[in-house]
Amino acid sequence: SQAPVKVAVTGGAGHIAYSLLFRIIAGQLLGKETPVELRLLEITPAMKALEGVAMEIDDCASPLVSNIVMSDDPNVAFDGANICLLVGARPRGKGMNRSDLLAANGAIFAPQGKAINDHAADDVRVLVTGNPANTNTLIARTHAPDVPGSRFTSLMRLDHNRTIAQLSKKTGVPVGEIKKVAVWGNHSDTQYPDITNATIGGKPATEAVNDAEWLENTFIPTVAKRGGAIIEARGASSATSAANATAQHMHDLMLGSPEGDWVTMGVTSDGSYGVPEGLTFGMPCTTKNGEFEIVQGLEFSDYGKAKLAATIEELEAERAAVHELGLV
Ligand code: NAX
Repeated sequence: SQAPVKVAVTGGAGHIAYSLLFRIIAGQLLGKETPVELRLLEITPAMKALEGVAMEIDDCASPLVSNIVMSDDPNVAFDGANICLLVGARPRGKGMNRSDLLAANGAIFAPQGKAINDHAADDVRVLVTGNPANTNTLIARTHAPDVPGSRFTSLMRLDHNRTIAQLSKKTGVPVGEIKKVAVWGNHSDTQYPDITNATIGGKPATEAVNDAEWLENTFIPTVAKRGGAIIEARGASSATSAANATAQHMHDLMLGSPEGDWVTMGVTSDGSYGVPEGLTFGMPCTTKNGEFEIVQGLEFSDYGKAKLAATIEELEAERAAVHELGLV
């Protein structure tokens, strides 16, 4: 039988993890044949709650779980990890400005990057879900100089899924027939959900929708501000949809994106599409065996070029701010 894959999850006692962990042990991360050792990281005051989560994992009696390790030390949690899902982060508190938020998260993601560098398996793959996800990824990657930069990706899959869901509602075409959407840039209000190259029920998406006013003034803001709308409605931020997207991102990275389609991931820019090198940027990618390729040769409208420029500007400002703080 297969050796267990060591999967580290941070923020193990949090809301997203409470959905994510049960997807993992049901086989939605690596398939129903691959056993996993869970390595759960929390802060010290949450260790008791984490033990409760582990008790519930035990009580699922999943044949895929080979072992559960719990720790409040990243050097322990990431030891030998093949996959690291960095979910735990510091939310924006009352009166915190952007710089405070970036500093608080730097204090989490810099040491976690270092611990991954020093202790994770040679084949490690890292996905950052905790916000601000793109820049947290940049920080972690910077502190892991011995790990290839391409191993660090950030979550844009939720934005990708939100794009598909809105298009399906608008056109009445089932989600399974909507392909090749992309969400460029930051996981924030400046993101650019792009249907220029998409197809809906086999037709070009722009033709299937045929409503430029809706695309610019309803569709894009609805997708980009969906997180806020969920908080407004539910009184809590997206949890299960974020867990679903986190599992899908890593599943597709390891086991391959679907034939004839692509996925959106936050990846280290290699300069493609004029995105400054080194930014963690949402881009359409095809994936296979733990590796991704950025889809090349896509066209942008003038509107799209302006949207791309705006999200680049925001991520460059975040990079400048964390540089200023000495984090990268
Ligand atoms: P919760 O506050 O419920 O859980 C976070 C957990 O992380 C807590 O249990 C906390 O103790 C733990 N934690 C904090 N610092 C830690 C550290 N240094 N090491 C280990 N654990 C630590 O938040 P939840 O709803 O689970 O959301 C987690 C993160 O995902 C947040 O940053 C949130 O903003 C982000 N999201 C990202 C999304 C995306 O698409 N990229 C969408 C959903 C979500 O907003």
